[in-house]
Amino acid sequence: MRVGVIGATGAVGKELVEVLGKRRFPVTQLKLFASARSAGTKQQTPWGEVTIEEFSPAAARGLDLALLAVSGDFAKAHARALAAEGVAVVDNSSALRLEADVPLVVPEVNADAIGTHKLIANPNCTTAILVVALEPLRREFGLKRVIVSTYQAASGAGAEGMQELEQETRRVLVEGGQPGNSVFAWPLPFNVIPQIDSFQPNGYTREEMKVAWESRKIMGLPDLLVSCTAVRIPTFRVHGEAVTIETERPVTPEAARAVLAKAAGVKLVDDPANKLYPMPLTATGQDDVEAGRIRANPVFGEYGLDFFLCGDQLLKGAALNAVQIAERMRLG
Ligand code: 2RA
Repeated sequence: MRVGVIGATGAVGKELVEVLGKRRFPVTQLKLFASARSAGTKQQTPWGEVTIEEFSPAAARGLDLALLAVSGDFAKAHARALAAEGVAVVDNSSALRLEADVPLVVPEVNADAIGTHKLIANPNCTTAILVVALEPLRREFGLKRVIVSTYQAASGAGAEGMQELEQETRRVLVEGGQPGNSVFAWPLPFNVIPQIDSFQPNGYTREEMKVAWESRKIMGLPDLLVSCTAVRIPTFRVHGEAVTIETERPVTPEAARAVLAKAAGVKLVDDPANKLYPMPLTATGQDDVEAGRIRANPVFGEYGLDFFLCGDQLLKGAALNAVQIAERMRLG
């Protein structure tokens, strides 16, 4: 397969190349595209050194698969045209996720939606991590309401976000200065920021609304009630999510544990007596979303459950999910 990664120098782009290698994706030719600034530089890949090219539709012609880790504007300009030429496209941006003719896919939940589509949208990281755990619970107990509070890593804002966290933490600890910010709304070191993306007229941020909009589409539950509070915290690459659900049928922590222990894409880490629960420390670099702290929710009684998730934002939240989609698409 001739595979192109567009946005190859970014945090998700680099991870896409690694994931393709780790999963032994049948790559016969790998093309890496980035902005003009990076064109001509070389990147090490599992298939040897590759020279970065500036993207142009002509340069992408002949690809079997294009993995897009670039802006929504880029996706709007090029994704449909590439797909029309026969290139299978997986787009990481939010631009096309809610378009009726573009499936939004987390393979553990709705792989069937891929069909023969040539253009598939990859969900927001917070959504992907959430629905991997929600779907098996929905199948067993039904789902009425979801309330989620997130603890999102700097990687959600890309390589620049991770660099800003590192530099500004050094500024405080090494230089004894005040932390600054340009990527995040406020300095991130030693802080938590209850704003990710812009505020919407309803008082929620766009990140929070994406969790609601996208979860409904992926799970095929257009009326699912979802409320999210999304918070940036000073970690590098795992998003944590404190989740409360109201189910349609009675649920117990034991039954939920049994369901999640068998769920694809989920690793049950739930032994609080031995200090075992999901954490960025343990979920970093892992394909599976860790689920734990499972307990009955007293507000919703026998229909309520609380739990905590940690998923690697760059893997299940981005690159891994994109490659899992590509593995199920009809290529060539
Ligand atoms: C974030 N989910 O964490 C968003 C973008 N990937 O910033």
